[in-house]
Amino acid sequence: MFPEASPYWQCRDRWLDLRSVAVMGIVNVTPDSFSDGGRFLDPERAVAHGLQLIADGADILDIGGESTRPGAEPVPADVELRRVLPVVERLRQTNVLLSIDTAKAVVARAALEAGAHIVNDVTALRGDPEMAHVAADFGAGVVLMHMQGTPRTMQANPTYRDVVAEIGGFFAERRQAARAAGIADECMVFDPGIGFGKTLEHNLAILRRLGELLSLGRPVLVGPSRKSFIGKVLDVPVEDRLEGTAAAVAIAVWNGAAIVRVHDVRAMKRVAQMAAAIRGSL
Ligand code: HH2
Repeated sequence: MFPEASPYWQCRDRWLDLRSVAVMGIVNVTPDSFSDGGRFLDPERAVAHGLQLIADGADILDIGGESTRPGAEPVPADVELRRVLPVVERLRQTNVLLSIDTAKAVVARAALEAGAHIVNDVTALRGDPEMAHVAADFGAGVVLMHMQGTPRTMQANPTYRDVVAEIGGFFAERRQAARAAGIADECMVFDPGIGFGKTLEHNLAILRRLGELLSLGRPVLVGPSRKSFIGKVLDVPVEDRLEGTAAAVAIAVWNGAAIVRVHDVRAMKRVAQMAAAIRGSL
């Protein structure tokens, strides 16, 4: 089988036990996210959605105020802050781990000050020179995600010699950069970035060969939820990708994923737990 990744993730004063599998529920406080844009732009609705995801079994909530879908326009920091901060402040009153999905250091800092535990940065600390220092200052958990290009351009013509090997090399390089900024290995998890500068074949290869990405000894997070590679295989629109997401989640967990980032927490928690049980790590 694949090498064992360390089963704990340090996120400030909390340690997430990843001996089984954890579910990260998505809270998009945006008008334009690819699958639920506009549904939770109102903070009250976003909070209610977050509470529902906790009731459904989420271990982590990932709160985002800027869409990263292909072609998305960047959002100014003040707009992003206005969207996410009230949601972080309110959900902080629960016991769930909170992640801030942002590439901006000012947004990450404000969310951490409001009590968030994790920085989920789709640029893997490359987008904002201050980001690594903010994460290090707080001892926050950090998701280091692979992306080829930027959301505006990434789906134009993604090219790799060997997509999984190149992602593995990228992880090793980003780990060095994070260490140099003072981020502990225990705070890091890696994410191959399904759909971020990848063709259908690349996304399928990542899921098929995910185990190869465990060799750094840190947990791997995967976010296949409702993404277009599922639409391409099954020829279904975004609102009809539950089963395709379930297949991707099951295979990701079977191949060693420690955390799955999903919209449909109730269903995917069951899928992930069942796959983890078969894997032998319930
Ligand atoms: N995918 C999306 C956003 N953030 N973060 C990580 N670590 N991994 C992912 O795969 C990932 C992510 C895109 O999904 P979603 O948040 O639903 O859409 P949008 O970016 O349009 O808001």
